[in-house]
Amino acid sequence: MSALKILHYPDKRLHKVAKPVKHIDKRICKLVADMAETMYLASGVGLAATQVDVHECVVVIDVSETHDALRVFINPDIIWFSEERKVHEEGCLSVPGIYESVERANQVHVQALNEHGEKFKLECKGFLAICIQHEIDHLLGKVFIEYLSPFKQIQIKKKINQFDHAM
Ligand code: GNR
Ligand code: NI
Repeated sequence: MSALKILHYPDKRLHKVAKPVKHIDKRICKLVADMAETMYLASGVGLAATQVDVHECVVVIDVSETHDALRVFINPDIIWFSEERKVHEEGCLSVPGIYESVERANQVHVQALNEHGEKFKLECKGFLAICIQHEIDHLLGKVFIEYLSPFKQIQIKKKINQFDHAM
C-alpha cells in the first residue's frame, strides 16, 4: 500500500468528471487500498478518487469511531433522495481548515459495486448520508464550497490564498 497525494482546492483537477470503472481488476483493488490508507492517514471519514487525481468512480468511507468499518463504493449512484433536508457542518481534505454548513438530503439510497464487483444497495442516514453525497459530488467534479454563496466562496478563496502564501 502507498499513501497518495491529495489535491487541494483550487486545483482545476478537482473539477474533472470521473468515468465509470469498467473492470474491477488488480489496479482498482490497489487504488482502493491506497485510498483507504490515504484517508486513514489524513484522519478523513471519506475519500473520492478525484481527490487523488484518479478520475474514475471510486469512493471509500469509514464513519465508524473505531476506524474499522471501511466501505467501498465503485460506480456509486444515488437512486433515492429524501425530501427532508438537513444542514450540517462539512469539511474536506481538499479544502483544509475550512468548515462550513451545507444543506443536503437527510437520507439517500445508494447503489454501487463493492471491490469484488458485487452490486449492493445501502440505505444511508445521518452522517453516512452526508458523506456519500459529499464523495459523489467529488466524482462529479464538485467541491462542497460550491454550495455556498458567491460572497462566502470569495472569502474562502482569499483565506486559502493567505494560507498558501504563509506556507
Ligand atoms: O473527513 C471528512 N469529513 C467530513 C465532514 C463533514 C462532511 C463531509 C466530510 S468528508 C471529509 C473527507 C473528504 O474530504 N472527503 O471527500
Ligand atoms: Ni471532500
